[in-house]
Amino acid sequence: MGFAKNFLWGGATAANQYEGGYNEGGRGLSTMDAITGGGYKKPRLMTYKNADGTIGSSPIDSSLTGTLPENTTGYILPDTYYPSHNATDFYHHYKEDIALFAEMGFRCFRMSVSWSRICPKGMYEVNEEGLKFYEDVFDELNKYGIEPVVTINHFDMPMYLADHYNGWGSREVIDFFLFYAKTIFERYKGKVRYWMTFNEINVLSGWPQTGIHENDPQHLYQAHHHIFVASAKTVILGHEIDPSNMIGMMVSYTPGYPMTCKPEDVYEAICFNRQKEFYMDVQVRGYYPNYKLKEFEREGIQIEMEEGDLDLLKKGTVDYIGFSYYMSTVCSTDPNVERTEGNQFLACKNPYLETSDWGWTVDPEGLRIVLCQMYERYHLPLFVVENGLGAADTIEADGSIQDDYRIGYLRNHIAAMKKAVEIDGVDLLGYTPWGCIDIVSAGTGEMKKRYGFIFVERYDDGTGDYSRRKKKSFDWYRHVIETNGEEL
Ligand code: BGP
Repeated sequence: MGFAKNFLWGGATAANQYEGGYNEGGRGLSTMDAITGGGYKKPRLMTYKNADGTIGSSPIDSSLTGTLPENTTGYILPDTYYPSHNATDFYHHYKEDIALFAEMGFRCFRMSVSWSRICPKGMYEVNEEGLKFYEDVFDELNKYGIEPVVTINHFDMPMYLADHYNGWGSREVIDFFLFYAKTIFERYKGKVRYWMTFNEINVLSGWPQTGIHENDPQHLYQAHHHIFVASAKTVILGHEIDPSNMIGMMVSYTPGYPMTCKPEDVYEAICFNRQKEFYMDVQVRGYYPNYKLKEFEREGIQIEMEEGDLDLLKKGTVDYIGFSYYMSTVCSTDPNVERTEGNQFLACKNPYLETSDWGWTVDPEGLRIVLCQMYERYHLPLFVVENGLGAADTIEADGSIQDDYRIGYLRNHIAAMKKAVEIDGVDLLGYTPWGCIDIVSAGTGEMKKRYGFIFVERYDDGTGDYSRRKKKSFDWYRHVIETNGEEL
């Protein structure tokens, strides 16, 4: 009963929000480096240079959606705070951080590799110092018996490719990506076995995530087609290089419940959930589903494909589904239903559930529902690679951080996950709560919205010495892992 003995307990991060060292060790710039700080409901900006040399900026929202004008290149303004530049400085603190993860008993650690640290322009030139950095990190993890779980691309795009190729808008970028993937598969063979190709593939939108300057469905779906082909080729290649590699996809899963039992609301929920299922259908089943092809037909969207693409999608299906789960939402045909914030979109408010301070609906039982639905639909091992509560923490006079709210959130979600395993028979590989150490928020660029078991002295005004301290949840999670999820 309970979780498997080798259940992968751990934590999750991403380079653009955690690593820092943006101009060190030969790293090239990435699109995320040109996005300023912000705050909850405060504007963040993408900064750029026009062809005539003048400087401009355009707003970006919490789904990282915004449009960069054509013929512009990403540009970093002097004396401006860009949270990704130092983030919470894993680059210089990795040994200390990994020792803390080991103290909590982590069996795995999810992180991403920064493409522009390996290939500074995203192309065929390799930065040995970058390769060595991650090698040292993986060796350090393996020293403690912590299995690295690596996202090959988490929301960042080498700036050069965005500037010169319009990112995933160009088919050539598939080959550049494959070169990068081959480089890391070969170098880290035997050190890394769990991979994911693209983080939250279903929410990849404008410039920072895809490098494209446009944001309409035609351009986005074309870019997504290139990403699908790149992912399929990566899976095939990764298996060739090391057949023991487990290569997964990663989807952001916010389930939509029908607001009422009115059939129209039920159908509305089906359509909403297809926005995620589409990506799983392609990457797990290996083909474009009919409902999407019909949508393309209706909307006049034409995807340019090369001969052999559909065959590649069939051959390059993934070994497991990694997903993020933070919240659920409700679907209704009634435009007057109250809205609330959400993970990368504005959601309808569920009258039965509470929301976090950032407006995200808290729904532990939803995690069980998602696990059941996904497993029954795809029959593939699942991996909860993100889950957690973004909250503002306070340091008490005695230096402690009493984050009982975080413990409560995680406890309820783990309990729901346990039911899915024990009662529903879901095949679950592991659980990596998001931002196991404080990192920059993806949606708001803030430090104030924290997820970690470990507090990092870094603040939104750019101050802080990056020192680390354990929160109350640190010991709680250590005990959860120690008892393999039996004592929550
Ligand atoms: C997911 C992303 C992560 C992460 C998380 C929390 O969408 O994969 O990168 O940041 O959401 O979101 P936020 O940081 O906006 O609270």
